[in-house]
Amino acid sequence: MQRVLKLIAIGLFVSHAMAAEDLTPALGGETTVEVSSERAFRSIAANATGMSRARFTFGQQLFNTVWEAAPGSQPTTDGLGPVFNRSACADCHVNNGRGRPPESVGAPMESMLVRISLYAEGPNGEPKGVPGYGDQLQDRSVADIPAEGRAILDWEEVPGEYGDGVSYSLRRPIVSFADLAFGDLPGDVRTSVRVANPLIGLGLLEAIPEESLVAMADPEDDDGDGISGRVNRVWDVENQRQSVGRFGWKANQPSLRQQNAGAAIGDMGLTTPVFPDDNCADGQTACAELAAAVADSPEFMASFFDPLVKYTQLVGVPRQRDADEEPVRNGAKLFASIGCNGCHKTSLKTGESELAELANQTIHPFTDLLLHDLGPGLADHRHDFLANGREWRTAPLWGIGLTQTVNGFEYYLHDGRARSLEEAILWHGGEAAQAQAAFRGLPATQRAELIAFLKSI
Ligand code: HEC
Ligand code: HEC
Ligand SMILES: [Ca+2]
Ligand SMILES: [Ca+2]
Ligand SMILES: [Ca+2]
Repeated sequence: MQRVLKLIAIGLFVSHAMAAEDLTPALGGETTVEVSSERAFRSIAANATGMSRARFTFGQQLFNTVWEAAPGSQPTTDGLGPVFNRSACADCHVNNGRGRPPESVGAPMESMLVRISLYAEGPNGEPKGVPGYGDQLQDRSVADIPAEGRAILDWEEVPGEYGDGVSYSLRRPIVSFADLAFGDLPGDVRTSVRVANPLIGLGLLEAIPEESLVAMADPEDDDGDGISGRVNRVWDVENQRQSVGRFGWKANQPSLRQQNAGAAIGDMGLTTPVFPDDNCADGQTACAELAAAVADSPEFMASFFDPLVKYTQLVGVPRQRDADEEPVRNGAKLFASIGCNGCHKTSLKTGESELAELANQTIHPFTDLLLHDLGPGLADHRHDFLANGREWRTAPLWGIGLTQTVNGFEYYLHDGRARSLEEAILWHGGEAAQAQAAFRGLPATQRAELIAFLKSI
């Protein structure tokens, strides 16, 4: 019976999951921007109206604002900390691009962070924070408040070989902690190291109807293709209910509003209308006393926070480049034929949106926003709502070919371990094991064509 219902659901929503032939260079539909310079991830949706443009511009300023400890020279942009990771959104999301691991072992993390938790759930299914530390390690602090400690990333090389005998080496991260201000972390602590995501087309991903995501999910792998895919269900704080997760490497945030508020409080120590209390874990008395003394509710006031959210919704998606060149066209076919699009869905449609620019667009995000088991190699062993320790949200691949241009480096995957697109693919396992094996088995010319395609999107 369930199977029958599922088939009906697939029939109804088949238009949301179209085939690779439907790929057009306008990856973001009518929002697509014609910019392929280092500014490619900072441009407003091409179809944005005048009202949206004003909000975008103000929101972008706030995204770049360096916040000060309270009391600061500008009362509207103070309240940083007491503990925090960085003082501006743009510190981690440089040019709206991705973050990266430190250049040398032991150097501070500049554009990434570490989530921590116990192997237990809180009342709403969220990961349960660590006593004394909460659910994220803040490695910076204001005044004489102690920072929580710092994480150190080291690497271990893991050799491998393509089917044609060409060898490669992958690097696996090894995390350790130093200068812990509130005692050792418990022995069974769960840690997850994450770089900042690139921030393009997010309003479009938010506007994909929930039914489309549910229709793409195949939790029991009923169609037997080895790929399941599950919707994460997370806690929507303002509406006090479960909701579909879409944002973050494990799809643990339901909306850009909550994602941005979570970033403000967790990464910068800024209260918002969504999270009105400062972030001082139980037992951090100096933090709590300072927070109470400079209380300002909220630090990121609603008339500033709303445009910030609009900004993250309205960033356009760069147009695909070189779509007609033969290696790119061949690579696009390989992307489908070896099964990459089993998760990195080529074409989806948005539904309604409070921003008319984002509604009813045909987009090419190369994601299904679903959770997939990518095997033990990438596992962080830390659950996040329904996501287990081996599951990750399919990373959207639009814009990925501009990483070097926008960021000035190439590091991929949730912790930035992959030093090239090839390495990112070679780390795939679990539900993606077949696709990974197919890639490994391709002759060098075809591997290069697949990469040429990725560089074009
Ligand atoms: C300390 C570095 C850091 C700072 C500062 C930071 N972020 Fe992030 N951002 C991250 C990381 C890491 C993730 C991925 C989080 C995860 O998966 O748990 C992320 C994820 C996001 C996402 C989700 C993107 C996606 O593809 O799902 C958005 C949106 C975002 N950040 C916006 C912001 C905004 C707005 C600010 C400022 C208020 C901000 N960030 C500040 C590191 C940072
Ligand atoms: C079973 C689902 C699945 C399949 C099949 C799959 N991927 Fe992925 N892909 C993911 C997930 C999930 C991630 C995020 C993993 C992480 O960050 O740890 C990802 C990440 C990536 C990344 C890095 C993205 C980033 O932002 O860092 C690239 C590149 C990529 N995949 C390309 C491919 C290619 C090419 C193929 C086909 C050979 C493929 N994938 C097949 C699920 C899949
Ligand atoms: Ca604060
Ligand atoms: Ca903390
Ligand atoms: Ca399946």
